[in-house]
Amino acid sequence: MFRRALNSKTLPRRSLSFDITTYFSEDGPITHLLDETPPKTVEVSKEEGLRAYQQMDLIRRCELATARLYNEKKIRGLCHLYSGQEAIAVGINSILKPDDTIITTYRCHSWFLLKTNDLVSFFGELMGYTLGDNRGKGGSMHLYAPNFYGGNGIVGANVPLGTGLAFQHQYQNTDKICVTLMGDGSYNNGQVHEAFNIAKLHNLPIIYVVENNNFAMGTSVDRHCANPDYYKSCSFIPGLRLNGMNLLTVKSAVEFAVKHVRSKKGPILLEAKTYRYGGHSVSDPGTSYRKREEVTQVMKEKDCIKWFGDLLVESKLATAEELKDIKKSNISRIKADLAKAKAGKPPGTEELTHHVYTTYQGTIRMCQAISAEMPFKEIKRAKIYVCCF
Ligand SMILES: Cc1ncc(C[n+]2csc(CCOP(=O)(O)OP(=O)(O)O)c2C)c(N)n1
Ligand SMILES: [Mg+2]
Repeated sequence: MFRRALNSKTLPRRSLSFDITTYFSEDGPITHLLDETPPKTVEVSKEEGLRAYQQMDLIRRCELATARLYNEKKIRGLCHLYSGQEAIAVGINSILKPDDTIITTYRCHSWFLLKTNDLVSFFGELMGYTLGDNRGKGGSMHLYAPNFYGGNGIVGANVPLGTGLAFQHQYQNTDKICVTLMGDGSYNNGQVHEAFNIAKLHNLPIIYVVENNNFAMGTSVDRHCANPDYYKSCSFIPGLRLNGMNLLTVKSAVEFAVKHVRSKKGPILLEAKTYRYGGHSVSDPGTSYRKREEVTQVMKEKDCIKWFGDLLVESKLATAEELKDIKKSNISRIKADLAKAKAGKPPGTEELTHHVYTTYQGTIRMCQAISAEMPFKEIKRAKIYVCCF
């Protein structure tokens, strides 16, 4: 089939409608407290298909480059890769409006790349250089962009924050919605359920997405979760389970969820079944709690990029050459932008006074020496104080 598409003399198609009934699960979409189900077909134009493929491929390659930088000790500290889960972020992003808000966990590289498309700032931040997103003071877990609220290191803590964003959207009478992502391990955190309660009480415009990648660090779902059917485990929030390795089911489910939320029906919970290829973070080989063969099997049989690339070619929406060109262009972009980022510099001590606001005027323990050299500076109404570790 693949070869036939390559040799085809027919003109490439501009748009196609795909039947996705079997992609959700063998029985179709699995829903909870919902009368309707997501669309059974997804329309993909050639342009959209190529863009999604380019974005997923770019994210994967940036993560591979990040792993190499970590091994070269150019990146220090915690660093969590998204490889394997790309279809979720790319699928959600393709449906949302630019004004809608997103908040996620520390596994946040994909969102920064999607929202900014700025590789220099991305690699710069990871290496702790001033040309980074936060002038090198945030690092891998703390990336932000307009309408993207991070990058949050505390498991579960981004869920009340996302709920607050949704509250703001409703309070200000906008039609914006918030997508709040969490891992399977975050779900049973107490504050998550407090947030669900508030969200339902106020019917807030929020889509909660559980990225169920089967593991919370080294603990598998069946060992850490008493009810791993996340999509139906909240008794008052409607839910839907989908195949998170499949871009088309993500698109269909998110389109459905967005319609639900924008029509003021309140929160909805999506459980995206997915898989992470690497360890929990770069320093975890990820092979002590699962078999290496399990990882290779998922990569071989379910990889979201390979699957979608094959679909584009087999359906003649794109040619193999077009996909090859996309990969080549992503590779050369990463090479060029990484070189620029590597030429960056870490922040100097003068940066210690930037972005730290307080009205406190006493001394701070362990800060006396520096605070004598760098006293308060008045900036607008806030005062900036020296803080050190
Ligand atoms: C409140 C809190 N407890 C523990 C940790 C340590 N920790 C970091 S990630 C993690 C597992 C989370 O797993 P999951 O929610 O499934 O997300 P994934 O890493 O799979 O994306 C834990 C326990 C933390 N950062 N915050
Ligand atoms: Mg997990």
